[in-house]
Order: sequence, then C-alpha cells, then structure tokens
Amino acid sequence: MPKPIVFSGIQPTGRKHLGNYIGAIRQYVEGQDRGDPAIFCIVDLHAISVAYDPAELRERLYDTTAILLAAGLDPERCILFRQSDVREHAELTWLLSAVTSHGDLNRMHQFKEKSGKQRELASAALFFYPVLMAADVLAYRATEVPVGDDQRQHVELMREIARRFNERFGETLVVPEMRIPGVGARIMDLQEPERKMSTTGGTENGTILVLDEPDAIRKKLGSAVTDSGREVLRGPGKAGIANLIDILAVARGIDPSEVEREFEGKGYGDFKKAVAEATVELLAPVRERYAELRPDEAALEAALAAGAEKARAIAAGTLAEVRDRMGIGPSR
Ligand code: AQP
Repeated sequence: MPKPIVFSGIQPTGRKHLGNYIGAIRQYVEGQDRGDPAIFCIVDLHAISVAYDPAELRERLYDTTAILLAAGLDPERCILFRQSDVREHAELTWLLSAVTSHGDLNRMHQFKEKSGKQRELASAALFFYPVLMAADVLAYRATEVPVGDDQRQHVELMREIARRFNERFGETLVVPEMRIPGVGARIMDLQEPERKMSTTGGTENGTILVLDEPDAIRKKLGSAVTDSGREVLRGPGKAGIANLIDILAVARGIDPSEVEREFEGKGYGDFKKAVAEATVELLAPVRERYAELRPDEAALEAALAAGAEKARAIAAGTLAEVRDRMGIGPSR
C-alpha cells in the first residue's frame, strides 16, 4: 500500500486550544510518519478573512509555528510552511472558483456564523475561504486531510470541487479523504458543552489553551459544567461529562468506556481532578518546549522558509498541469 499524502492547515491565531490540539495537532504529529509527504500549512491568507491587525498576525504566526514544533512536528520528517510563501495557493483559488458553485459557498455553516459576527465588514474573503482551503489541499494532490469534525462540510466541498474539475477538464486532481479522530473530533466548551471549544466563539473559562499554566488548567476543569447526576457516563443530558470522558480518554490513550469503568461509583470531584491532572501532563511538555523555541524567530523563519521551498516544488507542478488543462497560458 502506498503511503498517504497528508495535508492540513491551521490558523495563525497563537491561542491554540485543547480542541485544536486533540482534533488536529495531535493527528499531525502522528501523521508525519504515516504520510509521504506529510504537509502542514499555517494559513495566514485564511486569517485575513476576518478583522485582524497586521503586526499581530506576524506575531501569532510565530506563536503557532512554535506550538506546532513544540508539539512534535519535525521539519525533517514533514513539510511545515507559511501559506502565503507559496503563491500557487492564491492562483489555484481563482482557477478553482471557475468550478465552484456559488450556491454551495452560500450553504457553508462557517460563513453563515462568522459573517454574522463581523461588525465592520463581512468580506468576500470569508465567502471564498472554502475555495482557498480546497486549493491548499488539491495543490498537493493530498489523499488524506486530518481535521476536527467542524471541518466536515469544507472537506466535502473540496471533494466536490476536485470531482467537478476532473469531469470538466479531465482527470487531474485527487479527491481527498477526510480523517477525523475516533475520540476527540469535537471537544466541547467546558462552560457551554453544547458548543464546540473555539478560538472566537467560546467562553474564556470554558476554553483550555495549549499554553495555559497548570493551575489555570486545574481551575477551568474544576469549574467545568456537569449535570445534577453522579454517574461518570456518556448519555442524554450528559454533554459536559461526556466531553470530560473524551478528554481523559485521549490524554491517557485509552477508550472512553475504560474511563467509565474506572470511575463507576465515584463522584464527579475525583473524576474532574483526574481529568485536570491528565490534561496538565498532556500539555505541560508542549508549553515548556514552546518557551524554549518561541524566542528564536530567526530559527522559526528558517524552518518555514525551508518548508516553503519544498511545498512550492510540489504545488508548482500541479498548477502547471491545471493551467494547461484549463487553457490558461501557452500550451505546454
Ligand atoms: N473543538 C474542537 N474539537 C476538535 N477539533 C477542533 N478544531 C477546532 N476546534 C475543535 C480543529 O482544529 C483545527 C485547526 O482549526 P483552525 O485552524 O480553523 O483554527 P481556529 O479557527 O483557530 O480554531 P477554531 O477554534 O475552530 O476557531 P473558530 O471556532 O473561531 O473558527 C481544525 O482541523 C479544526 O477542525
């Protein structure tokens, strides 16, 4: 069996949370040995689709790079780069827009949610976000896209775009498969467990950041919303407990049913303490390594530049073929 070509993108927000870590970053680290190549992109072009500060964007990009390296991405074993360094992404976005349905873009949940929240401008970039995401993945002919559950609709759309391109212009692009983790594909906000843990839409106390100090993690998990029952079980009306069960299962690398067995007959207090300690243990090494890596921006920049060179070599080949198939530029 050939190895998969793995591709995923992550926003340069810097404030990466436990949902990002469990749903995405952890999968990246595991994917870098399974993929050949495994390609991870920090998507600064996506970040400008909502209100932002230019100087801040650069800082947060370095924060995110350092978090990914601290979590275990190794530039020797994967391709890690900044999206805007590879101009092919922007060009391919425009070319793919010719086979993207306006109606499909209108149906995207993320666009509906985020455009409503923009106070000054709901930008066309926000509307085009899924086409840029399709270009990111299709430029590398990736076969596998590790993401959290919230990205399901975007991955479905990129599959549709690839299929439509191939039907219209001949077999060129690869229709990628989505890879979501079995447990932890949707980590929920600790204060409002019916909503996903989120960078922009969550509560402060309900969001554990990868860089939170141990005591902050303990405090947030200690005050996590549960229910009026006593059983550490998943089930109706137990969204808060189910979320904590998933977090503990992932942190310990066990099945959620084992967590339920271990805490049978024990109260929520002991259970929450165990979740807190396991989460501290999960994130502490990342935070410590981050503190070592983040100050050296020249080293971060060098890692990104080396990644971009490798990425460009692949994306340029796809672009040349796409342009040729579409009748853009002189015939090859
Ligand atoms: N709650 C979550 N549980 C599991 N996975 C999640 N992801 C996001 N939230 C959860 C996954 O994290 C990856 C990176 O997401 P991103 O680059 O889109 O980062 P973001 O926008 O900063 O993350 P948010 O929290 O999703 O931001 P909002 O809510 O503001 O849009 C993706 O693979 C995603 O699935």
